[in-house]
Amino acid sequence: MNDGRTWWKEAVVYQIYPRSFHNANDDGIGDLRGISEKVDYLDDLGVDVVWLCPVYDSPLVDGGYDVRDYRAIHDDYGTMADWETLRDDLHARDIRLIMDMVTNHTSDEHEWFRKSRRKAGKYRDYYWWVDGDPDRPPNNWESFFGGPAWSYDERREAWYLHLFDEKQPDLNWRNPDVRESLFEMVRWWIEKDCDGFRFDVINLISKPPDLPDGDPDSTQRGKEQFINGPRVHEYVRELHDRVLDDYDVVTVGETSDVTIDEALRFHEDGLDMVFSFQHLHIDKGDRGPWDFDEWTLDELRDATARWQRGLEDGAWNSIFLGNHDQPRLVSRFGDDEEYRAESAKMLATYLFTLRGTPFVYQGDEIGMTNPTFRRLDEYRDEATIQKVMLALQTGDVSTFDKIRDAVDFWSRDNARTPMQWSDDENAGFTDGEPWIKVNENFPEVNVEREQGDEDSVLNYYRRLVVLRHSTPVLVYGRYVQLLEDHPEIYAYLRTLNDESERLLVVLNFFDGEPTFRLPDDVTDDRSEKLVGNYGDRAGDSIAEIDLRPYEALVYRLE
Ligand code: TEU
Repeated sequence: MNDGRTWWKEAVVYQIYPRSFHNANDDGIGDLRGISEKVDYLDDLGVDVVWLCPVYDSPLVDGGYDVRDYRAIHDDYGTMADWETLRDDLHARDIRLIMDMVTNHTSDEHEWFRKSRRKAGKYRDYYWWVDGDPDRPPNNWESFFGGPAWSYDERREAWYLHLFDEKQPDLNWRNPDVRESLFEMVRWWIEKDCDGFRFDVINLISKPPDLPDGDPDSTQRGKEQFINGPRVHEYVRELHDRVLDDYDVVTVGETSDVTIDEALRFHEDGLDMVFSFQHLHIDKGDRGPWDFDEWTLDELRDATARWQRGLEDGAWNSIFLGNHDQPRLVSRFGDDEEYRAESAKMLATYLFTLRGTPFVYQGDEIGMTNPTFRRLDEYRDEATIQKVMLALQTGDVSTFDKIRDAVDFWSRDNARTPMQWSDDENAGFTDGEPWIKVNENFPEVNVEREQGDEDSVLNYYRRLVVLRHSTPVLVYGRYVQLLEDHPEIYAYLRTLNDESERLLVVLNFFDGEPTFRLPDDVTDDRSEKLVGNYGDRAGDSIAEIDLRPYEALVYRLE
C-alpha cells in the first residue's frame, strides 16, 4: 500500500482569506505582512499548507476573483516583495503555499479584455463575443450571481459572456493563444516557488461553441451546458501535461456540481483533488438562492460515504465543510450557542478522520460563528447584494425584511468577517476601521483566549493535527461504514494493512444523548481512546457508549 503515498495526502491545508486575516498597516484591510506576522500561529497549529485566496491586482468586485493583473499584488495586500517574504516565512517553517488560480475569467479591466473589446491583434477572440441585436442576448444562460450571463459592450458592439459578475468576462479556452497565455502565467508562479494551486471553477472553462439555450426550468439556466462542458477534460489534461507535470506541486480543482465519475476523470487528467459540494447541498432548498431545507444526518452520511467509497482506489478526496463562500460550519452543522465548542470539535473530528486531505478554513479552528447582519448596507459581498437587488427588482420578494434572516444565514460574508485574535478592539484584527463588521462575539471567541485554555476548540484542532500526522491509518486507511442509518450517530472505521490497524470514529451530530452500540461483527479486544471532546469518560468498554451532546470519540481498536 506504499505506492500512492505523497506529501499532500498527509498534509493539513489551512485556507486564508487575506482581506480578513490580519492587518499590519492599520488601514482596516488584511494584508500579506499581516499574514507574515501570524506564521508562528500557523506553525503552532501544525498545518502543512496554506491556500491563499486571491491577492492579485484587481478592482475587487468579487473579492479578488476578478483579476486585473495575474503577476501583480493588489496595493491593499502589499507588494510582490511582501508575497516573497511570506513565502519564505512559510517555507522556513516547512509550510507550503498554494495560490488561488482564477482561469475561467478575468476582470474586465485586465489588459486582455481591454484589448479584446478593441479587437486588437491576437486578443480579439480571447473572450466569448457574440454580435447581434443589443436587445437580445445570445441565449438564456444565467450568471451564478443572478441575472443574465451576457452583457452588451457598447465599445465593441457585441455581447460578451460572464458566468459571474458582468465585470468578470469568461475567457475563451477554445483559443489556443488563451491557453498558452494562461499556462505561461501558471508556470510563472511555479517558478516563483509557489507549491501548488486551487483552480477556481475549473469545470466551467469549456462551453459548447454553438451556445445552445439551457433548460428553461432549471434553477440556473444554461448550467447543463457550461458545467463540465465538452472539452473540459482535454483542457485540464493539457494544463497538466504542458505545465504541472514538470513540477512537484499540489492541485485542487474547485468543481461545482461534479459527479464522482467526473471527479475520477479530473484525477486522471492530472488534478490531485477536486472540491465536491454534494454534501453542502443537503440544506439548500430549490426555491431560489435563499431557500433553506432542513438537513438530516442520513443525507450528510450518504453524500460523505458515496465520495469516500467512490474515490477509494486511486483518486483522492478533499475534506471540507466550509470555505470563504459558505456559512460558518458550526452555525450550519453544529450549534453556535449552547454547544458551540463541543459541536465545533465534533465537526473538526469529522474533517480529520475521513479519508482525504482536510481543509481548515480560517477561524473554524477557534469555532467562529456566523455574525448577525441586520441591514443590507452591512454586507460587502457583491454576489449577496446583487441577488437581493435582483429579487427586489423582479418582485420575487416585496421587501428586504422578508428575506433578511435567510440572507443573514446564506451570505458569503458569514465566512469573511475578521479573524478574531483577541478581545482587543476589532478583535485584534486591525487598529484601523475594519472593512467589514467584526462578529460581536469576539470577546468570548478569540485566539488569545483559546490559547490559554487547554480544552479550547483551538487546542483540540492542534491535537487532531498531531494525531493525523502520527497515524497513517487516518490518512490511508479504508473507510468502513457502521450504523448505516442511525439518525443521530455517524460512526465508521478506518482500517489499514488488512485490518491489522483499525480506528473507530463515533460522532454524535446533535444535542441528544443516544447510545452507541458497537456492531457484533466488529471485534474489540482492547481499545484505546485517542481523542474525544469531553475529556475522560468513565469505563473503558466501547461495546455500549452513552453519548453526550455533540460528543466525538476516536478509538484505536486492537
Ligand atoms: O466560487 C464558485 C462558485 O461556484 C460560487 O459561485 C458558489 O456557488 C457560491 O459562492 C456559493 O455561495 C468561486 C469562488 O470560490 C468564489 O468566491 C468566486 O466568487 C467565484 O468562484 C468566481 O470566481
